Amino acid sequence: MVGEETYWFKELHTQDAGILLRGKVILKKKSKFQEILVIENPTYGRTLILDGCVMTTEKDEFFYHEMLVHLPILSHPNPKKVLIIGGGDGGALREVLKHDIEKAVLVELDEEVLRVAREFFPKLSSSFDDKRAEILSEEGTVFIKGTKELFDLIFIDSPDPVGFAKELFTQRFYRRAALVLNEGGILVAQTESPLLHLDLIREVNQNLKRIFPFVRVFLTVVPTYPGGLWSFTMASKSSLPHHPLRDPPSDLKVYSRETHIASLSLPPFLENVVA
Ligand code: SPD
Repeated sequence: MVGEETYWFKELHTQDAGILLRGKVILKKKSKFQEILVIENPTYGRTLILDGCVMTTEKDEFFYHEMLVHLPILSHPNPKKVLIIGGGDGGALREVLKHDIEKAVLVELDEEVLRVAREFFPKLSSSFDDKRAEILSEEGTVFIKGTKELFDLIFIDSPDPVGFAKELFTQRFYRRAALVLNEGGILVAQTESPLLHLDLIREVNQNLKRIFPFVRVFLTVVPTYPGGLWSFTMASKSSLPHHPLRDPPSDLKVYSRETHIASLSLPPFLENVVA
C-alpha cells in the first residue's frame, strides 16, 4: 500500500456522508495508540490521518491552527506561559510561538505522532526546535494532575471525542485544567462541527459554565473536517473581550482583527444552543 499512487482514502462523517481523498500513500503504521496514515493528495497536499480521521492537511491547516490560537491568545492581556494538550503535528505550537511568550509546553500522548510530524510535516513541526518549546510525550490528563506549573492559556488540540480523547471533553478534565490556570487564564478547546455535533457543543458549553463564568464559542471553516464549519470554545474566570487586545503577528492568512470579531458572531442556530 505504501507508495500506491491511486489509493482512495474515505472518512465517513455520518453513516452516509464523508470525504474522499485520492493520493499516494507515504506512510501507514500502527502506533501504541492508533493507526497513522500519511497521504499526498494533489488538492490538499500532505495529509495526516489518525484512526481514519483527517487531522491536518497542508492546504487548509491554517484555518484551524490560526483561529484556534490567535483569537484566545489575543484575548489575554499578557500571556507568558502556554500549555498545549495534543497538537502533536506542531501546528498550534507554531502559531503560539509567533507571540512574545516565555514558554510553551506541548503534551502529546503519542510519541509516534511527534516523530511522523517531524519527518513528514516540517512546516508545522519545526516549532518543536524553538528554545521556548518543551515537547513531552505523555497523557494530557496525567500531566495536568501532576504539574506544579501554572499557565496563562491551555489549548486542547485534541482529536474527536472517541477512545482515549473522550476524557478531554469532560467536566472532570476541565476542573483539573482550571487548577493549573493562572488568574485570568483562558482554556480553549476544539469542539467539533456545529452542523454535525451540536449536542456535543451544548454539553461542553454547559460543563464549562459550571466552572468558568465566561464561556465563548467561536468559529472557523476547515474544508476537510466533518461539516466544513468548525467550532472552538474558550472559557475563563475573567471576562473575555470581544476584540483583540493587541496587533496580530503579521504573516497570517486567515486571522485578523476583523475575522476575530466575525468569528465570535454566531449564527442563530448555534447562539441559541450556547447562550
Ligand atoms: N475531525 C478531526 C478533528 C481534529 C481536531 N484536531 C486536529 C489537530 C490538528 N492539530
